[in-house]
Parts: sequence; C-alpha cells; structure tokens
Amino acid sequence: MKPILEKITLPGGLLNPHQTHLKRVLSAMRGQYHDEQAYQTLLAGADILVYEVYEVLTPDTPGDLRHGTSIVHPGKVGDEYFMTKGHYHALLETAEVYYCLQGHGYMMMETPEGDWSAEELVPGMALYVPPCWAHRSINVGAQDFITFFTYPANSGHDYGAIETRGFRKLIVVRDGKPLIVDNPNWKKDGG
Ligand code: M6P
Ligand code: ZN
Repeated sequence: MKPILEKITLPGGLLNPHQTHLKRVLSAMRGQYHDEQAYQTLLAGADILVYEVYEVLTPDTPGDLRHGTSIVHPGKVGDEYFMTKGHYHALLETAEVYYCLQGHGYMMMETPEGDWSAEELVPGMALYVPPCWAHRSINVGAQDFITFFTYPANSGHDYGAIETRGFRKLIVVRDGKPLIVDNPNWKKDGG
C-alpha cells in the first residue's frame, strides 16, 4: 500500500480523496433523543441531515488505521443538541483520537462499568478516547462541528448497547447554554 495524502476543506469538512461518505438523517436516529414527541414533530416536517462522515477506506488489517472527518450539523431535537448515534468499538479495547477543526461541541463518553466523561471541543483541542469507552459527538454551537478522527482499522463499530440503553448523560440547552443532565430514559439493565 502507498502513502495517502489528504486535503480537508473548511468550512464544510470535505476530505479528499475519500471512499466513504456516510450521511445520517433524522430517521436514522430513532430512539436516541430523550424527547420522543419533539423527535416525531421534527421528523414529520422533513428527514433532515444530522451529520456526515468522510472516511478513507484503508484495509482492516491489524496495525492499520482508519481516519476521516466528522461533520455534525447545528440543530436540536426539542432541547437536545444534534449528535452522532455513538458507539463502542466492536473490538472493545481500541482507542480513538479526535482533533477539533471547527465549531463547538462535546464528546460524551462512558464505560460499561459506569464511568462517564464529557469533554468540550473547540478548534485546536485534541481528545484521546481510551479503549473501552463509548463515544458520541454533540454539536452545541451554531455552525457545523467538525473533527478529524483516527482509530485502529480493525476496531469495527458496536451500536447495540447504545441503541438499547442510550448514554447515561445528555446535553440539553438551558438559558442558551449547554447543560449536562441525567438521561431520563437510560436503561441500566439494557432492557
Ligand atoms: C466518528 C468516527 C467514525 C464514526 C462517526 C459517526 O467520525 O468515530 O468512525 O462512524 O464518528 O459516529 P457513529 O458511527 O456513532 O454514527
Ligand atoms: Zn469510534
């Protein structure tokens, strides 16, 4: 395999060249927002684009890396900011690094043992998400929240636990500012 040189265009976060361009619309986020009625109302209006991910599709050989850009658009479902689905890595003991390029966001993180952490990201800040931590990007700003990320190419994505239980904590708007609160719908036992 040969070295790959990339151009990241800002604003927008377009990564070129890329092989995958994931677009997650509101209907793909069913059950993720705490205010189901607000979700249904917004969805009835239009199936809007919540976030996009450009990725370089490297081989998934152990030792290789995947990398790309993540663009979470600004918006809210009720009082809860637009965000990614969030995931554990299928190979649980793998880490990920994020570097904020544009906007204002948080990375919400938690472990199966009950630890949680929410780190604020603005341009210039880098974040190491350790192995075994679920992670979700949340846009609390008025413009696109754009990060560069890289993780082991053989990590995979495990959405199951987050889809059924959600994250322990949410970020909602209070008096125009982000506030971290308990998730009222969080299911401790996964049931
Ligand atoms: C980051 C990376 C990607 C991931 C994306 C979207 O950019 O971790 O691997 O796909 O976020 O998040 P999710 O997969 O949870 O929808
Ligand atoms: Zn990840």
